[in-house]
Order: sequence, then C-alpha cells, then structure tokens
Amino acid sequence: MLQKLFKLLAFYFFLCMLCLLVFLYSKNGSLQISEPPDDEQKKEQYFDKVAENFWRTEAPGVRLGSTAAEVLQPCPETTPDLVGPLHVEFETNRTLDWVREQVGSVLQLGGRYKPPDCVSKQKVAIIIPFRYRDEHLNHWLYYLHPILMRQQVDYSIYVINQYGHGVFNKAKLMNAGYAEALKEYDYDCFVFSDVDMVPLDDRNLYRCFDSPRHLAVGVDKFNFTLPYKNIFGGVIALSKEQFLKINGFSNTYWGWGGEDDDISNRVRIRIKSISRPDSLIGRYKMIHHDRDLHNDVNPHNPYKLHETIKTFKRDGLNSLNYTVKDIKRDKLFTFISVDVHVPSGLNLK
Ligand SMILES: [Mn+2]
Repeated sequence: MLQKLFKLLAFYFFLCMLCLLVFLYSKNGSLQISEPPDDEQKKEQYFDKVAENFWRTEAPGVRLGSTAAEVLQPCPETTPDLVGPLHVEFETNRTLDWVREQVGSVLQLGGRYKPPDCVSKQKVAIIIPFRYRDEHLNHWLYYLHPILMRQQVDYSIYVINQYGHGVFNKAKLMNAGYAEALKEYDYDCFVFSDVDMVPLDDRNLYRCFDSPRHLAVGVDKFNFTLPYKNIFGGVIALSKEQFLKINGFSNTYWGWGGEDDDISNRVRIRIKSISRPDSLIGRYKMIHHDRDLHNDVNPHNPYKLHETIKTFKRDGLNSLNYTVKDIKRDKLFTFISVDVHVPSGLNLK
C-alpha cells in the first residue's frame, strides 16, 4: 500500500517537474535559468526584460507597445450583420463612378476586402466572365460588395473579360480567372458568378462547402424553381481542392450553352454530391437582356455532353492556354482581359 502511494507521489513529482520545465522553456524560448543580478539598476533591467518576454510568449500577435492590444479572433460561424431578404431593382441608372462613391470607401484597390474585426476562415476569389456588359456589372457591384462585407468574406472581385470580338467562351474565361487569381493570393475558394445574377437574400453565403455549391437555386426568370434537377450554373462555388479534382471547366465550349451542364457532369463523375441553400434563401434576380453579340447558341454543344466522361481528364485546367492582354485595377474590381485563342474557322451552324 505504502509502496503504491510512494509510486504515485513520485509520478506526481515527475509530472510537476515536467510542467515547470515546459513553462520555463516557453517563457524564455530556451532552457536558461539565470539568477537576477545584485546591482539594483541591472536588476530593474532584468525584470523589464522578463516582463517583455512574458508578453511575447503569452500573447502572440499582440502589437507590443500598443495600449489597446487586441488579437483578431476567427469570424463567427453565423455572421451578425445579415439582414435576410433584400430589395433589388435594376431600373436605377448606376454609373461606375456613382457605385464607387457608394460602396468603394472601405475597399482596397482591385475590389479587395477583408473584415476589419475578425479573421475569415476562407479566402474567396469571385470570378465573373465578362464581355460588353458594363451596365450589368455596375448593378452587380452595387449590390454584391455590401452583401459580401456583411457576410464577413475575405474576398476579391475578378472580372475576366474576353479580349476581341471572336466567339465567346465563358468556361475558358472562368478557368483563366481561377489561374490568374491564384497568382495573386492564396485563395482556397472560388465563386463563379454570371454578371447578371444578384441574390435576393444575404444569408446565401458566398463561400465553399463540403460539396460543390450551387447558389442560384431559384431565379425569378424561372419562377424561383429549379428548371431541372442537375442544373449547376448561374452562381456556383468550389473549393480549390474540388475545382482541381474535376480539372476545372472544359475549354472547348464555344458560343452559348452546355458549359454549365458539362461542369455538372464533372462534379457528378468525380465528387458525386452538390450542396444548395434553402430554396427561399437561394433566390436571385436576373437582369433581363437580349442575346449578346458573338455568343450565338452553338448547336454542337449539347452533343458534347455525352463525351464529358471521356474527355474531362484531358480537357480543363491541365490543357488551359490563354494570353493576358491587360490587367486594370479599379477600386471595385480587378479587370483582366484575356485572349482565349478563338480557333479560326469556328462553325456555329
Ligand atoms: Mn444571362
């Protein structure tokens, strides 16, 4: 019995010594235990130094010398500033200058924002494929910047413009946007959004989830219902890992149609599941427009969808080629003009 107690005490003593060692180690950064000097002045300096070191190890991230020392905490799971359903209208004429005045003050050049009071879990690049839609972009920026700020997203806006007047290739622009964004910052989440899609509820979070996310569940144009089950377009979010796993978008969908169903196929083949917000929260208002110039329906595209399973491994991020023609940094966005190398003699009939 006594032997047992002794063993326990010995173990306890050993544990205490270990704790003391760890404490001393963390306090000084090394295992040096020195005696305070005898000289009064030196003694004071010694204790000042100890105090300084104490703060350094006990509170990493504290700005030394600042009286209001604060450490930024991770942003809360549910952000406090969301308001829910939003009133959205596109009748007001919104110029870029006006939008800059309205929402630009807290942005950094390039349409860049970080919540000032907490650390976001994800770094999000928002990619908008673009050509000839300046008016839509103004509406989009006016509504989306404040929403993303309220969602406490660490984000930047990338407008990826197709250079020249050749046949449009939206999916290739999105791949290029992904690649260009990653050159600038260590993004871990990518939201691909049409320029004419504005959410009607700020609880629809622009971030990534365990499965690729389809955010545009209900669009006013389709009476707020899914037109078909496997639709995966309008606004989608994929983590870097998810996007790499499916080899990004196809580069070979020229003209209108098909590219969103192709990525839907890729996700179903490689990842199996997608996620969507609640149908009331996932509502969007689309800006009405006529068909764009040089983006006619390509009647060949639907046939390509049967081929996704055979082609996706060699057609995508790993076969992407384009030329950056221009990069402009506005307060509200980064504008990258990209030559997507339109094949000569492309036949859309
Ligand atoms: Mn549209």
